[in-house]
Amino acid sequence: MRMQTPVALFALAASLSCQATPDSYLKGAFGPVVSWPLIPIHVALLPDGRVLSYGTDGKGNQTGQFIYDVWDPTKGVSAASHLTLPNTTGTDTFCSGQVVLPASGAVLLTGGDKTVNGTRNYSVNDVNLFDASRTTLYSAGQPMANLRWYPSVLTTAEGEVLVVGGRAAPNVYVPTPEVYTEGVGWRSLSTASSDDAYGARNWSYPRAWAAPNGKVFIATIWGGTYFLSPSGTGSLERTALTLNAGDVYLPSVMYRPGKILALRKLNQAVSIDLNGAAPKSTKVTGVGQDRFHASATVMADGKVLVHGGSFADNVANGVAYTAKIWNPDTSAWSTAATAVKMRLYHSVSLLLPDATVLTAGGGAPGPQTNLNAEVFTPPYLYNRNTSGTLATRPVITSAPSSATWGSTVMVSTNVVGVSKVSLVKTGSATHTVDFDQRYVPLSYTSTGTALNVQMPASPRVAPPGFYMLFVFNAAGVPSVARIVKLG
Ligand SMILES: [Cu+2]
Repeated sequence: MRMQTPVALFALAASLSCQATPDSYLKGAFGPVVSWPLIPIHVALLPDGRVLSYGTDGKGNQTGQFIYDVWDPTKGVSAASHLTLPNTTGTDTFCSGQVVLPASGAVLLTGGDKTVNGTRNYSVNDVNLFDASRTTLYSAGQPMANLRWYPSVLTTAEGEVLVVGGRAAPNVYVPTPEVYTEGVGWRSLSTASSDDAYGARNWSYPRAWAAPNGKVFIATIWGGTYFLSPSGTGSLERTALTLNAGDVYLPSVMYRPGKILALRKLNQAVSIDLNGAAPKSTKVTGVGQDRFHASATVMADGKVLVHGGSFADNVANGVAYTAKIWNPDTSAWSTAATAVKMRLYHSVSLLLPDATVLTAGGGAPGPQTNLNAEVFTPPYLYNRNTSGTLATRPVITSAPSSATWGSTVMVSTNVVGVSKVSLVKTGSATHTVDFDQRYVPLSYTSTGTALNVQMPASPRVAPPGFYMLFVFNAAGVPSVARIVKLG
């Protein structure tokens, strides 16, 4: 695995801070609008710290059939930081699902788009893999049983990948989930079919999370919630919790183990808690307005960045250019920096290993064709004063590249007085969803600059796969992450 150089990432953060203002230590700052070789409708953080993106051609037309891009954030944001490659698989990956596989670290791409008699937005059952070590996209061979367009994909506690939802053709939806096991292939969850949970009534990128009870929790747009047990051929149960109405284009995010912030319609929001015997929800203050197509991204410190969106589905009316940050400890929102571009349909947001957040894309179709990105530098990277200058970051000088649940690992830093250690799952974002994204605080003891860090107790809290490990100094400034494989 190629390792990032912390020095280079540090230089990147410095180069992106040029838009800083005296209140950047409170609001963060967006970097300049930088061009992207395509509209990054789909992004995945690779185990080597690079970012895979795809979704359109170089002009921003909807199709994933021709090119994809690999961005190396350690090289900055110029054209030289991008490697744009031909897609030779024959699959149009537009509006597929994508997630980093927990064992191999390859990206699994499920389904995509098909043009039938000149009409787009039919579906395929193709399965493709992107191998970061070879920087190659190739066919996985065995297809899924079902054609899928707009499916969700996520890693279960067992280390398998669940695919739910999607459309087989216009007005034909897929009620049966499938499970992918690396080295084995696919099986259908034939005894867990449901139109209500992830079929006709909730087919568009269903919101689903591996839960602390070992099952997969599903929060539907119409309000019903479910637990899916993916073992064998699957079983599904509805829970007693019913939420108010949501939308396929309002985001939700697991901000703590078993806890989900869900934005619902009419500027409502709830925190869902899956840690008890039955799921329950607590009303929390809304983000301020409906933000359709916004992204919710849990940052290195466990606060949630909500960015983008507008009053109505992909309409430039009530466009929210100003980001908001939700603090789980106070349940309060604060106003963050203001971006230049509207981020609506087909926009994305992704936490990067240097603790900044990539915000990008939008269009195909949209009011703007956003072949561009703006990198958000969160408040935690600034000195806690009005200078608008970046703080000195702690450095992880050694950390294991892999770990197991319940283990204690040695992490060395260059500072004393570490104030926080966190794990954040490498994200895979598209269409207002970030598959697998979750934040797990870690307990630790320190002796000088050395830390003994306690890994999560169970794969039910932190499913197998790749995580960013951040260490914060006494001032609350995070290091550049080391990527750790849990498994
Ligand atoms: Cu789409």
